[in-house]
Amino acid sequence: MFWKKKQDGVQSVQEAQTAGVEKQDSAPKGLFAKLRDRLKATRESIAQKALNLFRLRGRIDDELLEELEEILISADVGVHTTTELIEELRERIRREKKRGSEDSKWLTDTLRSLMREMLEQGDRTLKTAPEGPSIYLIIGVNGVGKTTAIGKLAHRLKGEGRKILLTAADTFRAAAIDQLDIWSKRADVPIVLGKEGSDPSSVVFNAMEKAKIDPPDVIIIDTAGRLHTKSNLMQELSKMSRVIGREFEGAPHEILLVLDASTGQNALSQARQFLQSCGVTGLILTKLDGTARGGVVLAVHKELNLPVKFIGVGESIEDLEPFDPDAFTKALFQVEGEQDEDEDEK
Ligand SMILES: Nc1nc2c(ncn2[C@@H]2O[C@H](COP(=O)(O)OP(=O)(O)OP(=O)(O)O)[C@@H](O)[C@H]2O)c(=O)[nH]1
Ligand SMILES: [Mg+2]
Repeated sequence: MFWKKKQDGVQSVQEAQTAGVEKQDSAPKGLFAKLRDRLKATRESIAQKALNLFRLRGRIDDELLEELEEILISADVGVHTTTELIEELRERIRREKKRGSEDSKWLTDTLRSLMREMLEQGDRTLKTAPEGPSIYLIIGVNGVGKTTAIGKLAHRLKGEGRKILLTAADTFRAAAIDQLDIWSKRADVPIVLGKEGSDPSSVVFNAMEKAKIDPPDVIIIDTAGRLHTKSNLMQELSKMSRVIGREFEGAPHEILLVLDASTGQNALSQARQFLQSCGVTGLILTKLDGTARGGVVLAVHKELNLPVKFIGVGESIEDLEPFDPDAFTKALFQVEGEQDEDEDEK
């Protein structure tokens, strides 16, 4: 068998739910099943191809490792990250004397656990303010899924009993303001709206004033999509950040960069540019459903040295999940036809 789930698998998935924001009550029993469904294209580009490779070669040898390396690179795992994974794999093969072995299950189990260990580094929890509101600024280029992620995040945090305030500081287009307004109604949380064309920092300031009168637990601020090359727009972000910090010491507590996973290595280079000019504290990777390029999660995590805090796996309000390396890598490696032993319980 290519990869078989351990008896205690589901429990460990649930335990790992503490990863995102704090322990989720909804610690979805079906998280693994949902990820397995949504990550299908990426699984096919990694695990299914690897399985085909084993069927072809039949044993662990140098050629197999070289081809495995190519599979990972073409699934957007990134050259640097892939090299590190393959090197580590070689080391384990040496240590456990697996050269020439036909044990494909050992190899994929080892690769999966190397990936999981890599993804487990870093703090995936959302930072919270010691007192007063926790303030999260959401940034990224156009169309990556910032506003949608904010709507979903508001819904999730509200479900945990947090009092939320949204801030529509994308004043670039009236439609952008309306879009967040619609999400605020869907998630049933209040919002501070700006006027089209107004200074985003003034909208942020209004939100801070409102928060002083009626303090929420969490403020999430939407910003206009921007390219790192537009220095005036990057300065606008710094200004928003300064206004927030002046009103609430130590804020913003998170500057979350949203990346569209379906853009693969472009997402990685975008992120590098943002990192140079903004104090990004974590990542949200969206649109992992329907892309074969989900390997980019490993590339951004490893090469930017930033934790992936949430992943977007669909367009509905429930489709943002705290990033869970265990569930994620399991979902990537359970290939077609393999029955999950706990499936019937879900
Ligand atoms: N399939 C899928 N679609 C998503 C996901 N997240 C966002 N989208 C879609 O991506 C499109 C853009 O999302 P927005 O939230 O408007 O992106 P944005 O970054 O706010 O865009 P700008 O404000 O224009 O910069 C919308 O059609 C969303 O429904 C996801 O996780 N999966
Ligand atoms: Mg938007």
